[in-house]
Order: sequence, then structure tokens, then C-alpha cells
Amino acid sequence: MAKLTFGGDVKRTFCTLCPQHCGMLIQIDEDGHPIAFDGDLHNPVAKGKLCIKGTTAIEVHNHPDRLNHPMKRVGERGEGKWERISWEQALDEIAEKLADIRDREGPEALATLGGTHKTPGDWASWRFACDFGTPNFVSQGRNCGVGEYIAEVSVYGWDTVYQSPHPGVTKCLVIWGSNPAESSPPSFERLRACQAQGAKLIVVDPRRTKTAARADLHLQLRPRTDGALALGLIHVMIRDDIYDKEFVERWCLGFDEVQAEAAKWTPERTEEITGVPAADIVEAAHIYATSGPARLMFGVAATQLGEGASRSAVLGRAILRAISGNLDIPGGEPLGNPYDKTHFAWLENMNFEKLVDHPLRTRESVNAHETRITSITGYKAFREATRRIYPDGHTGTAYVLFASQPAIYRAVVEQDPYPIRAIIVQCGEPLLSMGAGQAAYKAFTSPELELLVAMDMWMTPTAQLADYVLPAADFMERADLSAHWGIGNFFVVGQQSAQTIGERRNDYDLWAGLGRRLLDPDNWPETVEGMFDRFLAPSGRTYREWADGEVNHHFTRPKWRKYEEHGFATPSGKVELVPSMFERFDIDPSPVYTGPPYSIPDAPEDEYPLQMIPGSRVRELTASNLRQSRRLNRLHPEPLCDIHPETAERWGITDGEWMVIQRPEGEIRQRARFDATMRKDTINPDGYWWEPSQAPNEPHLSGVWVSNANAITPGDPKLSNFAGDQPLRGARCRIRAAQAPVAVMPVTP
Ligand SMILES: Nc1nc2c(c(=O)[nH]1)N[C@H]1C(S)=C(S)[C@@H](COP(=O)(O)OP(=O)(O)OC[C@H]3O[C@@H](n4cnc5c(=O)[nH]c(N)nc54)[C@H](O)[C@@H]3O)O[C@H]1N2
Ligand SMILES: Nc1nc2c(c(=O)[nH]1)N[C@H]1C(S)=C(S)[C@@H](COP(=O)(O)OP(=O)(O)OC[C@H]3O[C@@H](n4cnc5c(=O)[nH]c(N)nc54)[C@H](O)[C@@H]3O)O[C@H]1N2
Ligand code: SF4
Ligand SMILES: [Mo]
Repeated sequence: MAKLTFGGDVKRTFCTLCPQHCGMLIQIDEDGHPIAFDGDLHNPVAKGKLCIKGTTAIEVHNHPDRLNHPMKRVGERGEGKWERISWEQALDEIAEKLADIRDREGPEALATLGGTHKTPGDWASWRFACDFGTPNFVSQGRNCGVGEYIAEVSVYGWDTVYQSPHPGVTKCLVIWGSNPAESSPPSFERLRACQAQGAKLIVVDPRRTKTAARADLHLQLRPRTDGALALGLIHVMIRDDIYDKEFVERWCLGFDEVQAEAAKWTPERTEEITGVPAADIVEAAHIYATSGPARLMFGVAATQLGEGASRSAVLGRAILRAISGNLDIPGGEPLGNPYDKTHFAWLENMNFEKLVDHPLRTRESVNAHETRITSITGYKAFREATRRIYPDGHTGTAYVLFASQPAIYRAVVEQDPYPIRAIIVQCGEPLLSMGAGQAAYKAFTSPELELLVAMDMWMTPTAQLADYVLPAADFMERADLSAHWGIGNFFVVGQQSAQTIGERRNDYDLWAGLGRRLLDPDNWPETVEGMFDRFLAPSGRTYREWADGEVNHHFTRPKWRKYEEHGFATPSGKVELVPSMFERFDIDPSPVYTGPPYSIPDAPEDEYPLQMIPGSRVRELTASNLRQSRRLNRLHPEPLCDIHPETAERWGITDGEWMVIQRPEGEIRQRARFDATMRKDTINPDGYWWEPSQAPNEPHLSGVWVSNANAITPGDPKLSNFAGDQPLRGARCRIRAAQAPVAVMPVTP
């Protein structure tokens, strides 16, 4: 296919079929239908490359199963009886119900559930929730792990989450609980470029992933033992005197405590707990500490390990970044850069401050009494702690505002600590993708829930239970702007490329429609373009000027060693290896390894001898999304569970046959895929599995209970980590061979 060039009938935007947001060009015909696509060579994210998912954009746009009109439920929830209504009617009725609920129960009785970064729904939903007065909103950061942000901001005052390694300058890369070979083609390219220019690669993962296969050293640890591994590495760095003494002496508090605790974690003891050979731990510490600038990357796994394990994992990683002397040096760990205020007004437009002082709000989020740090009080504390350096706010700390899903479900069913009566789901799939699937189901079908709205591109299992279903536009049929959750230093603007089909709308329209009915309309521009104009106002250019102009993106130039000028954005101004912010919120701040080491207590080890680590990304799918594509479906038609052949043999399971995975919550079925590189104590079930073509509506809900691993991940809010992140990885399970091919409803919530 000839390369497309921007201009005329070739429009320019970016793909949002996964959160990488690679630049894309779309050619349209005279009726505005997309007929060809290409990567955008001038976009710095992917430099013209697209992955297999991105190449289905036109198929997704034209797919016959897409939702095209708003619908209102006329039968029972989940019965599948719908009446087509107009957007005006849908918005009027939803607004009326929300006003009534707000009057009776307070604004906190509304919760919003969102998924990964899809623009414009994620930020628009936060913005609405804060304006409405409810702290019970869930989006992006919550799913990918708030614990990481909190740990990093508590230790060194900014997060390193959305930062890249620098080929040629970065000399060591640690990929820890992440697999960019599947999850991020652009990051994987950069990783390879770093390696080509001499960087060493260490991978910390219980699986031998495609990324691990390229590593100089793969530390194949037992799931959930990351905190112990971190201490083992710190032990060697201190013992062998290869940490950055000068930096530690000048900038770090709490080193003595770290040293005392790490002294106990000899390589041999660390091997006992983690299963990683002692010699590899020693070698890894030396590579990490002595190669030159090193980057220890974000990976979702560390925050998904549940109570205890997750705290020590994220804290241990933050300590490693600090004592290795890599903070804010070129090629090391860039401490973000707030958006360039001469170009972009992000925090000013998010309404977080409005939520703090909201006149109608009287309560904290429904998880605040358990995970105290993720609350409005937590937000205020971080705002104070970081104010000296970031007087205008700090998005990394704003992430502490996200509520925790299991607590929301409990608030619906048990009205504990107070009732939630309405839930709006947009850009997320709680039954499949967001953990605690059964708890979500109980909430959505509870008579206590007065309103459930779902805005999606497809009739998902959650949408099948909703009272109102609203059709979402895809990225080609909307004006767009990607600001990387407000934590990056880069934004990109996209043109609306294709003619909208049916009555699909961009996600902002839902919140603006409700905002204009229920709140101050001046705060809710009628169109998303009007909202983008507000974000872009400091640049002196409008959305249209950016979208149609020669360059549609902007980077903030990094500055290094900013701390030399003004210290770190922590209460003490130093790197706090034992973070006072943890102490303040009753979280154990010491670098101890907190267990229980291998298990989540709801499934005893003798009955559930294996650990499952479901939800690892596969290149050809995005969580529960894109299964409707025939092309992608052919590549991955069935749910696959990686298992060591000896483990399989022990339980009578055959390669390629169906196996049952069981937990106290119930059981699911997947096809066994033998993999001799797996640990024998760990299985890796596919995540987010459903069958869009199978019987919709109750009781089957398109197969949501058949193979969906998140139907059996633990749903008790008490098992979440200190920040309210769910235990999605490492829960105990047992397995057996399945007798029949696929049962209809193995799990009965
Ligand atoms: N076991 C396990 N569970 C996990 C994880 C894990 O690693 N293991 N990872 C967690 C993480 S990090 C995340 S981010 C979540 C992902 O969770 P989600 O983001 O919820 O997952 P998706 O399935 O990608 O998207 C959910 C829905 O959004 C719809 N959608 C796509 N684009 C748009 C759009 O532009 N507008 C609207 N309105 N809808 C759209 C899709 O059709 C889909 O139904 O999963 C979490 N759950
Ligand atoms: N194709 C595709 N790309 C995606 C997505 C998608 O759904 N599909 N989702 C996007 C989203 S929302 C996100 S957040 C990113 C996530 O991107 P990544 O962070 O790369 O997420 P995963 O691929 O799930 O990788 C997590 C790794 O952690 C390992 N792991 C499991 N348990 C443990 C443990 O106890 N300790 C350690 N150290 N490792 C463990 C798993 O084996 C897996 O290889 O990907 C994004 N990109
Ligand atoms: S990696 Fe693929 S799916 Fe993700 S944004 Fe890029 S092209 Fe789209
Ligand atoms: Mo995510």
C-alpha cells in the first residue's frame, strides 16, 4: 500500500484501540467513509508504525455489531428488551434520576466506572464527578495501579510512570512485572534500540515472556514475592558498596532503616522466598548498580499483588531507583515534568479542587475508611507536601482520588459505609476487565441500584444489564486529544476523520449533556472541541489550529536534576526511603517485606496449591475489547492457560484440552497450553474472556462466567492493597481436567 500523506482527503489522528495512541492517518471517500489508513510518520510515539490491532480500525468502525443508537431498558435488567430513544430523552431521563438521587442521598451516591486511557471519556468523567460532588470515580490510574503513584510520590515527590528510557544513554533497563513485547509495541521498539546501543536488560517476571527471552538476566520469581526480591537486591548493593553513597548521604532520609532491614535479606534467604537463584540476584544487583544510567520501568503487576505484597513491592522498587542514584539523571529515572504551562492547562480544568470544597459533598469516598491514603484527605495531604515545588498542583497526587471498585460494589449492596444508587460505566468493562467480576454483578443486579448506565461501542455483558445503553464513537469519528492521563509531558491532537455512523457520540458528550442539565453550563462547553480549546488556551492556538496545523503534538523539554535547585516534593524536601506520608496514613512505612508471602488468605495453600497470574497482555487483543474483530479472533479464538507440562500431568491435563481453574469464588474453563518455561507452581490464564457472538442477556451474558478469570479474582475490599488496588495477580487456585468442552455457567454469582 502506498504511504498516505496528511492533507485533503487524508485526515490525521491517533489510534485508541489500546493506550499507546500511535499516530494514524485515515483516508476517506467523498461520503466521509474511511477507506484506507496508515501510520503517521511524523508522530513521535510510534513513528509511523501500527500494530495488528490498529490495522482493524476500519473493520471496527464498520462492524455490524456496533451500537448505533441510545436504548432504554423496558424489561427486567438483563432480559434484553429495549426501546430505542433519542439522545435528548436519554440525557433528560438520566439527569432527572441523578438530580433525584443527589437530593435524597447526596452527590456521593453516584459512582462512575471507567477503564484504561481511551480519551475523551476518562478525564471527562473525573471532571464531571468532581463538579457533581462525588469522590466515587474510577478511571485509568485505578486499574493500572494507584499504589505505584502513591509510593513514588511519597518517596521522591513525583512519579516516573510514563517516562521512557533513552537509547544510547540508558545503560541498564529493568522490566519488572511488565511485558512490552505484547503490551506496547512502541516501548518495545525503544527497548530494542536501547539494547542495540549497549544497554543491559534485566526482566523480573514469573513467566519467560517475549521480553524476558531478550534479557541478559531473567529473574523468574514466585508471584507476589517482589518485595523480597527488592530487598535482596538492596542487600547486595549495600554489602558490595555499589549504591550511590554520595546521593544517599546528601539526599536520602531513612537509609539506616533500609540498611538494617536489607541486612537480613542475604541472597540465599531471598532465593528461599522468591525462588530466584542467589547467584542471579548478586549478578542482577551488580548489573543494575554499575552499568551506568538505569531505568526501572513501571509494570502493572507490582500493584496487583494485593494486601501486603504489593506495598513492599512498590516501595522496594522506589528505594532501588533512589539509592542507585538514577533519579532525574539523563537515561535514568526522569521525575516527570509537569505539563508546559505555556501550552497546556490540564489540572486547572479537572475540577479536583472543586471536589475538595464542594458545597454538597459531606463524605469521603466509600473506600476512604479502609485505604485512608486514597481519599480527599490523602489528596489534600499530598497537595500540601508537593506545593513548595508544584504550587499549581501535581497530577501524580491527584491519582489518590480514584475510588476502589470493590468498595463501590459493597456500597451498593450493603450500603456500607453509605449507599451508592447510581453507576455510570463508560470506557470500561467491570464484569470482565476490572477485577471482582462477581461483586460487580451483584451490585449491577441489586434492587438497591436505581440507575445503571453503560456507554460503549458494543453490547458488552455490563451493557446487557444496564438501564440505558449509549453508543460510543470510535477514535476515527470524533475530535480527539490525548494528554496521557495528565502525567506525561506530551500531548497530541486528532482530527475527526470519518463521518459518524448512526447516533454514536464521543464520550465527552455524555458528561457535557449531564453537566449542562445539572451543573453550571458555563463549565461544560457544548462540544468536545470547545473543551479542547480550554486545555489548549495557554498555547494561543485553538483545537482546530492544532488539529489542522502542520504539527499536532507538543513535548515539554525535560530538565534534569531539578532537585538540586529545589529539593524533592516530599514533606522533608528529601528522598524519604521510609516515607512519612505512609506513616501519616497508618501504612507501614518501613522497608520490611510484608506477606503473607505466597498466598492471599482466602484460599489456603494446602487446598489451592497453585498461583494464577491472569490478565497478562496479548498483542492481538486489548483487555476484553476487540474480540468482535474477525481478523483478531482468528489469531486468538479461545482462552488459553499457560501451564508447565509436569504440573498439567500431575492433574491429568492434556495439552490443548480444556482445563478447569478453581477458586473459592467458583471455576472457569480455558484450554491448556503447555509451556516448559513456566514455573511449576504458577499458571497464566488468559484474562478478560467472553464470547461476543454467544447468547446475550441473562443468564449467559455472552459467556461472561465461562472463561473470565476476573470472575474468580478475589472481590473482598480487605484484600486490596494499601491504595485500594485489587489482588489481580498471584491468587491461589487449583486445577483439573474438564470433562465436557465448555459448561454454560460454571460460576454462579
Ligand atoms: N486479572 C487482571 N485484571 C486486570 C488487569 C490485569 O493485569 N489482570 N489489568 C487491569 C488494567 S491495568 C486495566 S487498565 C483494566 C482494563 O480495563 P478496561 O479498560 O475496562 O478494558 P477494555 O476491555 O479495554 O475496555 C472496556 C470497554 O471499553 C470499551 N471502549 C473502547 N473504546 C471506547 C471508547 O472510546 N469509548 C467508550 N465509551 N468505550 C470504549 C470497549 O468496547 C470495552 O467494552 O483491566 C484491569 N484488570
Ligand atoms: N495488546 C495489549 N496492549 C495493552 C493492553 C492490552 O490489553 N492489550 N493494555 C494496556 C494497559 S491498560 C496497560 S496498564 C499496559 C500494561 O502493560 P504491562 O505492564 O506490560 O502488563 P502485562 O502484559 O499484563 O504484564 C505484566 C507482567 O507481569 C507478570 N507478573 C504476573 N505476576 C507477577 C508478579 O507477582 N510479579 C512480577 N514481577 N510479575 C508478575 C506477568 O507474567 C506479565 O508478564 O498494557 C497496555 N497495553
Ligand atoms: S499499539 Fe496498536 S492498538 Fe495500540 S495504539 Fe498503537 S496501533 Fe493502536
Ligand atoms: Mo491499565
